Amino acid sequence: MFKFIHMSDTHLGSRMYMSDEREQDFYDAFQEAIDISVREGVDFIVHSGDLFDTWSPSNLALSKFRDSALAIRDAGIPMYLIMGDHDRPKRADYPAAEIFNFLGIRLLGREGLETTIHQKNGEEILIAGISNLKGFRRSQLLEEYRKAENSASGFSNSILISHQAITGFLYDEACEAKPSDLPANYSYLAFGHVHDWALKTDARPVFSYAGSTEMKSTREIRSFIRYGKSVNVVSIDNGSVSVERIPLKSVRFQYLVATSPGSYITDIEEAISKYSGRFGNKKPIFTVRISGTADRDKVISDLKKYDGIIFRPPEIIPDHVDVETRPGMENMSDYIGAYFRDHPELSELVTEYYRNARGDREAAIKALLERLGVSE
Ligand SMILES: [Mn+2]
Repeated sequence: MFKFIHMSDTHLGSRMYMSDEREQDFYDAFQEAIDISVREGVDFIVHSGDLFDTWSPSNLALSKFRDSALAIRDAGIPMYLIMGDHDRPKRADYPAAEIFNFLGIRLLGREGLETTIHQKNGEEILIAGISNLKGFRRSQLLEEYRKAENSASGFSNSILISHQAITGFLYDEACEAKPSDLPANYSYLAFGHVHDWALKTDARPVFSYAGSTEMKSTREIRSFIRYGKSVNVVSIDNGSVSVERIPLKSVRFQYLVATSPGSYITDIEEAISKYSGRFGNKKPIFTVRISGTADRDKVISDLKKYDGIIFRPPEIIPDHVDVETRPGMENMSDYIGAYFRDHPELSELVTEYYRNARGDREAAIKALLERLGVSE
């Protein structure tokens, strides 16, 4: 019998709204997931990618991860992980997670399928990993899934870790493979990339997106309200799988008030009375989205009276915009892609600077000069 934690998309170092508090939220949620792993006495941890928010994390993000890596090493718990689209290094750099391999952090599948066997009391479980394949690597994906299927034959216990969008779990344009493309002979498919939690136990193999541990986008709020954020505790015994979700209590509460110019105050107050029991120790973040014509300054001054709540700048959407056709996208690179849709090379360039610079003007200029071949 093997027992492990499946966590995903922890995005350490994510700094939303340029806020130290928001950066700390991601560290808190990850720390809680690590604490749960130690408390549950699991055999190992599976992380399905986007450990860090970028391929070049800050020293603070690296040191936070170091502390957790030391804690699980001391508890005798190795971590098997893959790279997500966020933490795959550009050019010829070295994956950040690999720096910690001496602490039992085992990064799998940099360039395609990679497998390892975890043993305990004479029993073994196959752990297969394929780091995120996108861009020019994406054509390789289905072939890697077929290789994974071959590797698992003969194992009664097996896990495949992958970080891709599967049809049915994200809007169609973003999907990279169908459920029928996935290897069928694994015990458990540990997926990352989609930030909303999902679990399918009605067919073999058991499939799960563990979901992000904190919210990277307001698009995650709907699922968060319904299911919360969590990690999976998975037990595999002779190929039979059981999954228990353990909720993360440190996640900062967020709510989206979709409202109209005449009723935003009422709707905010209704949400406060309905959800205040879930706020916890951290001030909740509310996003107010008003459909119709509203005076932004008046809305902002009205929001000031709720000092127990952090409001993001209000979104005011004029009537003539069809809300349903706005890009329902997960991250900034998707928006950049949509804006430069006729110029993929520009979109790639802008996305690269956006990712690399992370709000750091000097880093952006340096990268631009490098790109132009002008070095200092
Ligand atoms: Mn992610």
